[in-house]
Amino acid sequence: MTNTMEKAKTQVFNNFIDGKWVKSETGRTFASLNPANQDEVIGQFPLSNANDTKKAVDAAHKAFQEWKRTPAPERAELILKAAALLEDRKEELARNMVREMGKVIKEARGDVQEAIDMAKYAAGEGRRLLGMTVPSELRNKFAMAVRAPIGVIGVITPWNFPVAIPSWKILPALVAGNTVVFKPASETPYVALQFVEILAEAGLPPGVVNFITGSGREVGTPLIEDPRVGCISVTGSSETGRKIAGRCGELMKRITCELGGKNAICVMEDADLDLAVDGALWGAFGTAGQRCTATSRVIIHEKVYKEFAERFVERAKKLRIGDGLDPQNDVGPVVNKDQLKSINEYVEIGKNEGAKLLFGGRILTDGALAKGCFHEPTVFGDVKANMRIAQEEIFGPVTALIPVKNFEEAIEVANGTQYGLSLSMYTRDVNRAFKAIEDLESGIVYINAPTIGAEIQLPFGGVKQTGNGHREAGTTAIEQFTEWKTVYVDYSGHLQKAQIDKYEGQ
Ligand code: UN1
Repeated sequence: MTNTMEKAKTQVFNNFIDGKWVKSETGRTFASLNPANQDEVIGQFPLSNANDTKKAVDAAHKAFQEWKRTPAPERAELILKAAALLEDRKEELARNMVREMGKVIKEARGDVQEAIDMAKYAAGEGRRLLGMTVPSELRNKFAMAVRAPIGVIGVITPWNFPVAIPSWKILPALVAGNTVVFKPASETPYVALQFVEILAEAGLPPGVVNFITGSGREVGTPLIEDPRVGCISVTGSSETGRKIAGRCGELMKRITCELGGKNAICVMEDADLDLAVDGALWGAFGTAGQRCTATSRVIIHEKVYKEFAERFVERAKKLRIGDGLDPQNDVGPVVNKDQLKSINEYVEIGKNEGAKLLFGGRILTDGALAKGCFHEPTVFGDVKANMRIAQEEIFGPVTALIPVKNFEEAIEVANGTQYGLSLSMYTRDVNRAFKAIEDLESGIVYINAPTIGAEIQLPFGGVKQTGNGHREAGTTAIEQFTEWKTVYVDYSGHLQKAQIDKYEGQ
C-alpha cells in the first residue's frame, strides 16, 4: 500500500473548543505514528495556529465565569464520573497508548490507572479545598484565607505519560475552579484526545476543557502570551521549560515546571543485592528509560560492584524487546526516530569518554524491529561521575554503573548533577537509610525501591534544574492552581485598627 493510500484511509481528528470538535483554520495536519511500526499511522491531527489558540482561550475564559461559581463538590462529581469512564475504557486507552507511544501494555495500563487514581483523588478534593482560619488580634473580628481559582490554565504535556501527566494537571485545576486549554505533545495526540473525550462525556460544560494540537511555536507560544491565561503548567525538557519560565517571569504569570532528571539508585555493600538488581532493572529499562524518573545511574559500593554489575548485565540480556502489545515483551520501542538517534549518540559519547560498554548499545533492526524505533537496553560500566553519560538526561534505555568507595561518596555522586528529581538508597542499615533521606538532594527519595513509581497522593517534583519549586499531585496540586484570598470580617460595628488599638487603647 502506498503512503498516499494509507493517508487517505487514516482518520483525521479535530480540536475540541467550546464543547465542539472543530477543524483548525489552517487545514494542515500532522501524522501520529506507531513507534513499533512506523508504517502504521494512528491518525492525522490539526496543525493549529495562533487564531485557533485564541478561540480556545476565548472559550475557556468565557466558561470560567460560570465554572468558578459552580460549587466545588459539584465540579468534583463530574471528575468522579470521569474516573468511572476511565475505568470502563482503561483497556482501550492502554492499547491505543501502546500503539501511539510504545510503552508495553502492562505499563500503559499503569499510566491509565494513574489517571484514574488522580481523578478519584481530585474528586475528593472537591469536598476539602482546605483554607485556613486563624484568630484575629482584635475582638469581634474574623480572619481567614480561602482558595480562589486562577482562571484559564494552559496545560502543556509530554508524550511519555500521555494520560497520567495531563490528568495530574487538568483534574486538580478543574476541581479548583479553573478552566483549561490543553496542548498535548505532538507524538501522542490520539490518547490525549481520548482523555478529553472522556472528560466531555463526563459532562463538563462547554469551554471548561479545550484541546488543541500543533507546534510549540504556533500553539504553545500564543497560549503563553495570552494575558487571559493565568498559569502555565508544563512538563517537558529543561530547555523548553527554561524558555517558557523566562517568558512567564516577564509576564508575571504563574508557571509550574516539571523538567529533566538524572536519577540514581545507590547500592551499598550491605544491600539486598537481589532486590537492588530487580529495582535497578525496572528503574533503568521500564518505559524504555523514557521517564523523567528513570534510573539512568546506579552508584555502587566498590565491595559489591563486580557482583552487582555481573548480575545486572545477565538480567539485562534476558529482557525481551519488541512491540508493547505482545505481553511477553519487557521493553518497547522508543518514541520516534529522532529520540532513537539521540539515544544512540549517547552510546558513542559514552564509549569516547572511556566508559566500558558492558551490554547493548545498538539500534535493533532485526526482522520486524526494523520498522520501529528499537534500542537495546544498554549498560555502561566503570563510569566516572563527571562523564556526560552520568550527567546529561538521555531519556532512553541506557544506564551508567558508577563505582564508589563508601556511603559518603555515594551521596556526593548522587547529588552531583544539575537535576534533583528522584534518588534512591539500597541499604539494610536503618541509620544509613535515614541519613540518606536527610542528605539526598531531590524532590523524591526512595529507600530500597527504584527511582520510578511515585503515587499520586504525594507531592511529585524536583529541586535544582528539575523544576521551579512547585509540586504536582498530592495536596500540593491544588497549591499550583489556586490563589490565596485573605478575608477579614469585622463585626464590631466600629472602626478597629490592627497593630494600633491593642497598644494605644481605644
Ligand atoms: C515522568 O516520568 O514524567 O514515578 C512521570 C513514576 C511515574 C510518573 C513518571 N509514576 O515513575
